[in-house]
Amino acid sequence: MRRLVTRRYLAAAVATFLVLGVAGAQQQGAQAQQAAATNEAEISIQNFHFMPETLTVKAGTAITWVNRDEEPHNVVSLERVFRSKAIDGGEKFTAVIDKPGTYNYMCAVHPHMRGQIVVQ
Ligand SMILES: [Cu+2]
Repeated sequence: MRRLVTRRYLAAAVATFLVLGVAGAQQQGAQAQQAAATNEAEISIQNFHFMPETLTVKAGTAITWVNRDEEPHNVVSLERVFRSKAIDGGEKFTAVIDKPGTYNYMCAVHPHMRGQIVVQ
């Protein structure tokens, strides 16, 4: 009996936390939208790393990878959602993902280079 009450209390606390957390995230999203009329995000390819390694965006955001290395890289979605040709140093590649989810990608030239995009 005592255990049940504790669990219920915990469930209520977690629910409250989740509701507050979601409301906070929505508010942040609204502010971000005011700052930039169009949804664009950039991933830098630098020193054989994707930066940021994990990027969270809203669905429909134009995501642009900019290669700041001298060497060519590419970006290949492991879920086969996008695939660039070789991106030379100073060049860019843009992809738009409309469906929410978590997308992993890599540089096929340097398979240790990994990145992740979370589309909300
Ligand atoms: Cu590479």
